[in-house]
Amino acid sequence: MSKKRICIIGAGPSGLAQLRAFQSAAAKGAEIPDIVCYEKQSDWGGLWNYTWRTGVDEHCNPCHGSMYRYLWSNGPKEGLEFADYSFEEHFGKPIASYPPRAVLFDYIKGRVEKADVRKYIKFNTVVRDVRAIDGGFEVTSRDCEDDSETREHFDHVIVASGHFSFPNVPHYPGFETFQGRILHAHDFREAREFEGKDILILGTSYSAEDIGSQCWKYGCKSVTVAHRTAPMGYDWPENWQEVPALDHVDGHTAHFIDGTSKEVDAIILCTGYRHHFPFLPDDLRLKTANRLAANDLYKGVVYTGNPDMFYLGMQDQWYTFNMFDAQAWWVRDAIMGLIDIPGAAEMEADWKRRQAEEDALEDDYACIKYQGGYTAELIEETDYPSFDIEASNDAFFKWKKHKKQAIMEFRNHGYVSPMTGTMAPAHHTPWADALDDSLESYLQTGS
Ligand code: FAD
Ligand code: NA7
Repeated sequence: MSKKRICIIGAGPSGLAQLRAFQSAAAKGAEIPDIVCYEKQSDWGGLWNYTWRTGVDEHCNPCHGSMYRYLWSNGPKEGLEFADYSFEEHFGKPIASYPPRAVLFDYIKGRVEKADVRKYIKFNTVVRDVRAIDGGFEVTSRDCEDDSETREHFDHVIVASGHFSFPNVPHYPGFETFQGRILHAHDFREAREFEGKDILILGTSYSAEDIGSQCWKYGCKSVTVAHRTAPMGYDWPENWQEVPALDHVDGHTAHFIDGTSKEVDAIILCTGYRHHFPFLPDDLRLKTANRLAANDLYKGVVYTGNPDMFYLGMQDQWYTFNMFDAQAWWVRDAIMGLIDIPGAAEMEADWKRRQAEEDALEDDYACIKYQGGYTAELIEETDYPSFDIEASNDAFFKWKKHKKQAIMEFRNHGYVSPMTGTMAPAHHTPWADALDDSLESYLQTGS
């Protein structure tokens, strides 16, 4: 029998987890399928591969990057650590708990460089179309460097293209004639652009909190955050206010639904992202909200509309890298016939049950436990190294409490690694004073 052929779409943390999962089986002597991973960017790491570009990339594809300069991990690294490659192994020493982007990018790369999986990736190659055909899939990709299209047949497709790249952009009356800049978080890059400016932020989730904090740290004049549902409710600095929803804009003035108003220079839409897969037809395309239990995914990964197709990392995320690993190891074993995939009715019952359980969760703490439990469930069914999920949950719980205590200081805390048991050292400089976010600066010891 000829070897199976596997297509992975995307070489971000999820796609790389899939490559590492297959490589680890090969290293134990298993015969693994032929693998091709298509990556539209010129390097790996997904969102962690920073780009200054916005709009379209150098090949005229929609720009994938949503990360900005000065981004530090928004959750503790103890919640995302790889079980097969600890921070200590990578950096040769324990490091502090909220690494900047460049440090996490380095960590992600370290594991896959060690595993030698770069050879499977076709860079600068965008997947344009996938069709279910002849008991498998026909995948059309474009090599953006020589501008040529190729069609190849695969037995399985694994979509790891991320879901924080296509912005959700609402319209409010008056936007057309607003006399400042309106941008979505996806296009935010450099907080210093807003130095001395009054900014209005719409949204109350991670992007709103973090982009507002960046702008505050790098010297904006004021931050006003308008909420559609509820304010974030932290103890904000004095030039930061939370106001009710935006009603309309007139010239430079933002009017809110309680009748108050504020003169602003820029409006930053931190209004989330869409699950958008322009390369997939109706019968293969995942349609879901950003939630912990996505629609139509058995075990959170098997597409119920065609169980030869898998999706990684499509959930809203507390857990990230090690959850993607748990998914990737599970998908590997399903493809290699070590795990059985049930019939349609059982698969549908599975994701509906998960959603009902999610809907019953009372607060963020319960959500963290729920996603930790999901990660543990998948790990138990594979040979991914099991780890102390309770310690990860605990780091998340402490993180939430530290945010509540002092929102501009939570990144000064450290937590215990669930992989090595080591307590993270304090960073040499408080986050609010650390303007240099380079890897070299972060890894320095002493003040
Ligand atoms: P991505 O990282 O988005 O990677 C997807 C890859 O697929 C990309 O390389 C892309 O180029 C490629 N691709 C897409 N379409 C195609 C195509 N058609 N053909 C070929 N290739 C394609 N998580 C944390 O744990 N901690 C944080 O601090 C954190 N901060 C974040 C900050 C921001 C602003 C955002 C947006 C997200 C953040 N995240 C954070 C969450 C983030 O989603 C994950 O860390 C992680 O990057 C998800 O990995 P992924 O591989 O699923 O997706
Ligand atoms: P999220 O977490 O999906 O949050 C989106 C926010 O946008 C949320 O507060 C929504 O308010 C708000 N929203 C959505 N539509 C609107 C409109 N029309 N008007 C006002 N407010 C709106 O996205 P984030 O970008 O913060 O985070 C995504 C990832 O990026 C995350 O994993 C981080 O790690 C970084 P609601 O609460 O629904 O009223």
